[in-house]
Amino acid sequence: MPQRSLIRAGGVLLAASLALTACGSRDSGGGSNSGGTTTKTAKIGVIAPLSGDLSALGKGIQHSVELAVKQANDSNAIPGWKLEVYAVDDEGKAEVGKNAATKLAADDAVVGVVGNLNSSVSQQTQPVFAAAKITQISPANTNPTLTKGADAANPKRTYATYFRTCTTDAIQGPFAAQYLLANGMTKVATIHDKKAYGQGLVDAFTAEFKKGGGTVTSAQTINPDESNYQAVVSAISPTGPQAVYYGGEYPQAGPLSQQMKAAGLNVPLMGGDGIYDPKYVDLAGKTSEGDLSTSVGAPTDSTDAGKKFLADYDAAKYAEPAAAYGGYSYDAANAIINALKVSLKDAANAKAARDATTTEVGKVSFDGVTGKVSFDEYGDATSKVLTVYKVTGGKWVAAKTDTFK
Ligand code: ABU
Repeated sequence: MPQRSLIRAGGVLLAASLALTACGSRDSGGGSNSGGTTTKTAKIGVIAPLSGDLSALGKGIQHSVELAVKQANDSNAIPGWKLEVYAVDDEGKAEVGKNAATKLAADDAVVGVVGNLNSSVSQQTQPVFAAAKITQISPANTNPTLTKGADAANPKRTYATYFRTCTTDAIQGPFAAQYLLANGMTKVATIHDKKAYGQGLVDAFTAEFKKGGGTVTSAQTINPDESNYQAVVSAISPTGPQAVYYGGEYPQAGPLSQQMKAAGLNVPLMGGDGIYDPKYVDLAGKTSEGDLSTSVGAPTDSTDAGKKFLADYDAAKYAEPAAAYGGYSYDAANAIINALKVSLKDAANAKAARDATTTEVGKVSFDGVTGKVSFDEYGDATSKVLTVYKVTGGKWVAAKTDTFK
């Protein structure tokens, strides 16, 4: 259902739909006349898992974009224009995501999109948005190939319309490897879910771990559609590794940790940002104490800008928390809004501003919730800050924040 809220415009309270669903109507982005002034509409799309296992993360992305758009409308950030959010559900699935992206691209009022969450889904949506000349900014995709292509030795920008506010697994994997080695863990078993994110993360981790003198005692995969990992757990010697490094997300990582410990493999499971969510601890249970994750950026509540964002988010009373990517989504939406201040200024309609929006997003540089927001020549975030978290007292607690060197 559309979320409705009251916004103040020209001294009159208007009921406005801030978030449209996948069944949202098409809109030319043309003008509407209210009280003698013409206000045109431009839409910022959200494409994320809004249902299913990963919806806790997807809803945080959606609401954080809604907050940025509400604040822009309230402050009349783009005179003559009203912004709307058009949110579509990709279910965390590549094919569903492709269809959802096609739906957004067919709406002439859409000028920019925040999403997707999953790297494997963005592999399908990137070409759809590129063909429609719509800027896409992911707050969460960490697979390096999305910006630099498959050949790491010869990086080549894939799509001019694609950007991300989070850092990548080319940094996140090595950051985790360095943390384990620095803490005396030189023998690790790896497991991944065979998806773009999970496999890429484990590959990047493994290369750095071996370079630093570590030994990978076993390298296995799971099927993410299954929930019983006994065969994989039994193949790991209980006296072998000092940790298990997992590439994938919390719906599988939580049960994997629980099953590891139940089978007597009492070593920490460590993963990337895909497991950094309270639901991981819920699924893994009490024996997850000491498990580790990395996530992109500094903890949101560790900076003044982050604290303000979280306070504003709480005040807006969204049904779900901002979660791991809220700050990155809010910054992604504001990168688009900053670009729109230029691209929409003299535009006849929203669609006509798509190209210029991409150009302007490439030039943004502002202090966001997650630090300085700007993009390099590949569309990657210039910030390379990461944090290690440890399950302590039943929740994720920051153990180390650093800039990767
Ligand atoms: N970055 C973790 C989860 C999203 C992804 O597939 O990249």
